Amino acid sequence: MPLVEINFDGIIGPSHNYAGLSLGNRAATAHAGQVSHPREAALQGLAKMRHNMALGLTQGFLLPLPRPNLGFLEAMNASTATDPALTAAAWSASSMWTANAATVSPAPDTQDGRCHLTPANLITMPHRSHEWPETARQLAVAFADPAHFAHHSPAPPCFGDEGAANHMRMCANHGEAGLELFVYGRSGGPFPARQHEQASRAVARGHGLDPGRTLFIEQNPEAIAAGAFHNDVVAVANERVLFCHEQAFVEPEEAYAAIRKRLPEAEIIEVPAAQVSLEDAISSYLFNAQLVTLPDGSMALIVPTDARENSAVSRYLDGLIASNGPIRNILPVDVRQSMANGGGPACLRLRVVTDPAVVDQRFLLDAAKADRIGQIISQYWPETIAPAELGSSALASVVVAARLALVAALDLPELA
Ligand code: SUG
Repeated sequence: MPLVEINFDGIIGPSHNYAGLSLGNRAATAHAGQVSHPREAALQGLAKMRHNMALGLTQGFLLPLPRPNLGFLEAMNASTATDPALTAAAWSASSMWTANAATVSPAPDTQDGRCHLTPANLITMPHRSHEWPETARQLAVAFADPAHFAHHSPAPPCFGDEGAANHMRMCANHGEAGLELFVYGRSGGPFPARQHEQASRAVARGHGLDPGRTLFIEQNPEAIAAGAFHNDVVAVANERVLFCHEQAFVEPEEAYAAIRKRLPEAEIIEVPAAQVSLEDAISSYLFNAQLVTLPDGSMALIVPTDARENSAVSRYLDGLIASNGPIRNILPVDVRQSMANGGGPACLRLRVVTDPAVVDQRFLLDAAKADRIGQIISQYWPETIAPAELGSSALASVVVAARLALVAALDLPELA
């Protein structure tokens, strides 16, 4: 079986809420305090997975982490009465954005020929900083075979790492050795630069990447200041194609030249600011799209519905299709509940290029499993959560029971 790209989507957890915890994430800040709809959110996420599976793509999933994380409150010597922000941090469903779960380097890129995974430490945001131990535990179950997978400890907490959201891979096709691109930010702007260069370098060394096929690129501080808190808000790559905003990188021409030197077949589609402003790119999440290769070899861009609702972006997309370039299809998906927290289609998935046969089959989706997941969500996920409800013991029981029902339905007792 050749290596294929598998998208592991985070199943949106039953405590999904809008607590406004992520400074620099404009959507999350704008929706702070609103009532969330966890059931609808999770069904939207599941519909995206079904949509992509129907395109002939291999689809996997990761489970929501146990919430509320009372261990986090305990470590803070806090109780739910102490501080609403700490309580919200303990309840956060933010592990749904599996693009931040880990950085993954597939077997063809690494020295020992195994697929390497490093969980992201996510230290910049308190509500995300306590994800990694449970994430690592889950990754160890899903990718358990040591002949094919190597698991690393997260980067030390002095250097922030946000995982695959700041990592892109370009290659002639998925199964061949690729060029790995690590995008980092520099602090000093109005918002935190969440990816530290040293964390990216540590991950690349740990994965045993060939330095000749690894690039470290600085994110444009203007992009971070405009709300691109992760690189995947302004750029996405798939195989030989890089699709990015003109203002994504601090030295774009240098970055493009370095890419072309190492991958002569690279096709860089740079979206001019004159056609799509940084503001429009970030509010529409045009780049937080899944750029995928379909079974017929053509590429499709799976965009949030918001991208078609922005007139400048929609006009650009019409032109892109008419241009006869490598991206042949624009496919909108509705993930509005996640989008309201700054998480588009690309945030919701972790890409792992591997042979599906060597993955724990319980994490791979098929139609029957999707139905089972859908039934559990419909039966157990709360319909709404107002931020003031976080901390309620009645809601905690509902959230815990919902996740355990999912764990049981998917036969994953290790994760109970
Ligand atoms: O880390 N939002 C997430 C969104 C992550 C998007 N992921 C990628 N771009 N790959 C974040 O900022 C908001 C949660 C809250 O405010 O309650 C949040 O964590």
